[in-house]
Amino acid sequence: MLDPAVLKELKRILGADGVSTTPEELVAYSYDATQREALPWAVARPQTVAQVSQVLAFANRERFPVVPRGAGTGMSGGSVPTQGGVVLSFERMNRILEIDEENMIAVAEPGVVTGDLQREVESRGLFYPPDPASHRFCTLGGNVAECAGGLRAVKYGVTKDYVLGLEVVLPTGEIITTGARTAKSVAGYDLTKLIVGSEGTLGVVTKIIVKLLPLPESVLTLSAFFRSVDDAARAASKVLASRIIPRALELIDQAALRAVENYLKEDLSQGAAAMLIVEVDGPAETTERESARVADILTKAGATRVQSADAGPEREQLWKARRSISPALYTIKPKKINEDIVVPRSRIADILREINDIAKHYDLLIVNFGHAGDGNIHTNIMLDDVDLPKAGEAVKKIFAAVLRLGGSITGEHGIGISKAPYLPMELSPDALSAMKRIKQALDPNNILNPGKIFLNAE
Ligand code: 2HG
Ligand code: ZN
Repeated sequence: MLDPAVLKELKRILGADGVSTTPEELVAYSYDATQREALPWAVARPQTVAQVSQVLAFANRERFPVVPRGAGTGMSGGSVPTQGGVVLSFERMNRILEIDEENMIAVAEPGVVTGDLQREVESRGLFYPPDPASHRFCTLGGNVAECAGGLRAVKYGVTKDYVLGLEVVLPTGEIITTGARTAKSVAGYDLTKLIVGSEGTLGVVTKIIVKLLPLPESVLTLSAFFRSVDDAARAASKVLASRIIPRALELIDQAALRAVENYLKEDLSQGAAAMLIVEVDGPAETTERESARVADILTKAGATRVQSADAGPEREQLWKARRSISPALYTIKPKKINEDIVVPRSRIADILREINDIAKHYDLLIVNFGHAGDGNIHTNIMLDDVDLPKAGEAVKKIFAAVLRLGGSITGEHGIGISKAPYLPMELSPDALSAMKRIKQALDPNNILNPGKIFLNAE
């Protein structure tokens, strides 16, 4: 519970309008996209790094939890204040501070919405490739915390591949900068890479320097329909093996197709059992050549229909549908469990077959879609009750299959709270212990986002 003296000090640091404790606001900051919830004691909205530093130094002295939060679109419970404490929300630190066109970098505060940065740099002929499905809402700070991936990772990589440097407040209140504004820097340990993907447990990011690329000259998008998800998965692996790297290669199974078609009241697939969306980019002559080859590979691999999306509204509509799958599935089963397993790209069909067997064995509806180009599949177990014992068993079996195939239990959503029980399946006790020692060194009193990643911090 919030001690009145703590509240008074928070108001002194942040100003009265920088702290909320009304029940409505506490509820609004109690959950993320996993739909898990826990009420914070207060919500703090800093405007400066100095305020963040003072809040953390104070929390470290008084030993209360601080949970950093962007837009709450995370999918593993990373921003849910499971042990109460103060949610540190970055909605008032949402400025793009600089776009340096000559050096092709941008500097932004953590509360900037990813899509806003993308649009802003694109208007100057530049490109910020990381593209989480929630780009219209999610924030850069959250993307950095989780090392978000997204739709273009197959060609361009994920958030960590673009972050050159950070300003970070350590759990004990010190403000440090990591990395540099340059294309290269090997000065000391790579703390930037350590912080990116640390799920808000090692430091609070207050400024982000990202590298930008030239905006690709042209983009071509294809959709292909299949008689089975197995055909689609094998076709995806064939495209990848052809030495063409599309900028996106997404797979959608039948249940996901039906869900999004109902949600958008639109017939995308005319009853197909699976769909791939493939997008290539680059100079116009290259994209034309590559898309023709991709179309040929897809047809030979059994596509019943391959069509290209018109560059304007048709292409936008296609991506809108893809980005709407997750919300569409939530409308059917708000308590679904969603995983983001990743396997070597050549094993997509194998893992989908194993998941299908597991679904049958436990009599569960499991929906699959996602970033086939990365081998990263969003496996959604459609349930009314996440605590159903057979769901937990099915998840364990799926993870065991993923690891057997040489994969990882999470490609882009992070461990958070939802996957913490399963992390020891992937990491050795020594690897886990090394991670916990890093956490203890930086956060000796375990005040920053406690209870995340590890089931217990010792
Ligand atoms: C996506 O790619 C997101 O759409 C959400 O990562 C995935 O809801 C999901 O399982
Ligand atoms: Zn995704």
